[in-house]
Amino acid sequence: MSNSGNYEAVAADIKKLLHQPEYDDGSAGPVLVRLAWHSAGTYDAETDTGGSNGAGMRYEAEGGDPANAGLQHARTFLEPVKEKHPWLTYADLWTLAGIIAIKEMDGPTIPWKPGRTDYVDDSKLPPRGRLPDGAQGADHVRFIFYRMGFNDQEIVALSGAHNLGRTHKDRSGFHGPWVPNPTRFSNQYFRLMVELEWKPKTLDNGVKQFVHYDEDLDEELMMLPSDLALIQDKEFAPWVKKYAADKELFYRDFSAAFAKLVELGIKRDESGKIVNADNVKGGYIS
Ligand code: HIF
Repeated sequence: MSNSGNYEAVAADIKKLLHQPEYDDGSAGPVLVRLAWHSAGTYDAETDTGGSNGAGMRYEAEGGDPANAGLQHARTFLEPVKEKHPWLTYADLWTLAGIIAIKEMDGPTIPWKPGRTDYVDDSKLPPRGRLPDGAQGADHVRFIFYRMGFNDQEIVALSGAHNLGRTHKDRSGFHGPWVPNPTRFSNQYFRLMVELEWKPKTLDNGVKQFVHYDEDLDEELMMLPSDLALIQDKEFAPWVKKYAADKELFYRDFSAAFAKLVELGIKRDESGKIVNADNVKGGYIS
């Protein structure tokens, strides 16, 4: 196939589709970051199952999980890239798109390697229920991320991705963005968490979140209960404060943690080739 393996060309095409004037805050970037994360965040270290290999969200059992509501938009944005580069796997496309989006939105460079394969059926999908619930607190956040093999510092570093995008009533039930400019990556999420006063609010759908009314924006910013758990927990809180004060440290640690996230469950030989293709038993497209 012509152009096979040309990830630079793929990256250039991903960059071109980020600008989406009709969608959300004018960018596909945030929802692409969430797609990359949810494709990887099913990983369970103990059973070595789940993770970004396989691109299981193409199947109803995973794609239709209420925790993945809204991610069909991200997959639809990327479909023309897959059509133009048919040799590319969805698993590589989804993870690469998240990483390119972060960089294009002023975030750090995140190391990324190709080679993921796509399941050809739904026999090896991770069970539902492995993704986190924003209504819960620190214990739950630890339970989910320790399962993947992250520590407290990495959990807080990753959490800075909530600087991007917004919550939607018709997806998760929550409402609003975390920061005033949700298409520009920065450490503002941590700064606002530390500096502002967050008031509990119950939305008309019964969902509870925390809000701060931003006068300039004439809009409410929001935090999930699971976000504010970071500043309330005595092990997490020092990292929140460090990242609020030091953007470079945050970028460095975020880059490392996100790179680790999209590699979960993937074992490579010295040349970078993925060696545990049995992880995608049930068949895979090479
Ligand atoms: Fe999110 N996250 N996330 N998240 N997330 C939402 C949206 C985004 C959690 C809950 C939610 C991470 C961790 C957690 C992004 C990126 C990352 C939404 C709103 C919820 C409820 C969905 C909607 O209604 O559209 C919880 C409980 C997490 C564990 C603490 C990661 C670290 C922060 C791993 C991560 O990278 C992004 C980006 C969005 C915005 C999507 C959008 O459509 O704008």
